[in-house]
Amino acid sequence: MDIPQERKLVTEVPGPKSREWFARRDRAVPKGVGNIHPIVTARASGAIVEDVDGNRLIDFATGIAVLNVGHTAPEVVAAAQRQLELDTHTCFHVTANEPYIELAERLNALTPGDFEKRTMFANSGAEAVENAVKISRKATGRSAIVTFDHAFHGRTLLAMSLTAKVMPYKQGMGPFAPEIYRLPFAYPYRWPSGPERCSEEALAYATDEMHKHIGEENIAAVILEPIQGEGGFIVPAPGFVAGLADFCRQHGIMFIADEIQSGMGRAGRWFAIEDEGVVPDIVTSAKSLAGGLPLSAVTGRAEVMDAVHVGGLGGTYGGNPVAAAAALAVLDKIEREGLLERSRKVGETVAARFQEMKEEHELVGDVRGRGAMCAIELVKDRATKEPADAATGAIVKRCLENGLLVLSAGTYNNVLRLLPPITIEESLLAEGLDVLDEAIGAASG
Ligand code: PLZ
Repeated sequence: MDIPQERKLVTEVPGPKSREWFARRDRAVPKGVGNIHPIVTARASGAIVEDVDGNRLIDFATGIAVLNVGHTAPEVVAAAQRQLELDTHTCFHVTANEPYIELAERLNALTPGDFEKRTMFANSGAEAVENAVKISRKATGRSAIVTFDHAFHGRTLLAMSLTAKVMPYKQGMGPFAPEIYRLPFAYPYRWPSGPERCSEEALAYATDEMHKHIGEENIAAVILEPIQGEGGFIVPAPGFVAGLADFCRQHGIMFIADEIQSGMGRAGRWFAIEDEGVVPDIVTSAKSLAGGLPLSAVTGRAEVMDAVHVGGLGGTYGGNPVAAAAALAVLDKIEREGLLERSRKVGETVAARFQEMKEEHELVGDVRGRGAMCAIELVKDRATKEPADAATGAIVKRCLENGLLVLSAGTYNNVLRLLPPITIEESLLAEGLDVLDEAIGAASG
């Protein structure tokens, strides 16, 4: 579907048709399933979402980091359609399919590490995380898992247990999975003794904790997001991730990079971990992997992945051929169109504008990011860094009213994160940033 790549408002947002649908939604769908933007999509293409009232919105949200190659990219749609007609599902455990095997080969080659690898597929990010943990435990014969403050790894029982934030993700939904240990993440902007000491101190604390209170020989895996997503696009202080990976290597602990949000070109590389100079034992991917179709992957060292007995991994839909065919088209598109480089270019444009916004608006406490994974952290006062959560919510709402979909993030709900398609046209990106700038100005009051 080809929609002109322009912002166009024909009603107020949300418009009357979206409001009507939302009245029905409220009677049919539980309120626990949240809606960030109270609009209903009719169609989408490239960097534009068109709602049921005919409004065209610039999309800086991409279904939470799923459309790095843009909405309904023609090559991806064609690949999925072709596969849909050939074979929709036989279940990989019953009879295998070509896209599954080919995609496994591609991810084995694309993920960091010059060694033999294996990839298995599941349907959601949470499921990939669950499988990465199962595999680590089986491969090491150990049970403890180390996770971090501000982490998000999903909503299923184990993944929710790994996730940091209690509200809304965990409140009242325990008991949680056992043998999970949480350590501080090297969050430079909020490190008590300042960003310069963040990496060294966070690392010293983490290794000491693992030694004293968990015991290295009990730890199956350390799982982390190389750039934290839901936690607020936190780029860890330099050296922290590499230091942890070293510790893991010394003690036979699996190092799992959760690249579900940061991967597939978002942070300017196939995988954000590449910029840390770290080769993980296991990588999880999902979201932008299949351009909107539900698919997730666990890729890891052959001997680790093969530690699980026959029949110990899988599921009915994992590696569905339609989703896998779409993913192959996504990978081709990223390669053919040089989208990793383009991601870094988008990042430069955004970073420059964010810097200007920081100079202009007191509300902007921190700007950060890598590649096209950029964010602004808003504070009431630059000295105390008190989170400006209400202002953040007001900005998201005003952007929507002005035709821009943007998402907040962060443990304190005070981060504006940008997830535009990497393929977005420069002029549309600039226009979206103008809308955001105006909204921050309005909230600064
Ligand atoms: N790991 C790093 O970002 C999903 C969550 C949206 P699923 N992030 C969006 C919400 O409110 O539930 C995510 C992630 C990282 C794992 C996941 C989980 O992926 O596909 O949502 O299960």
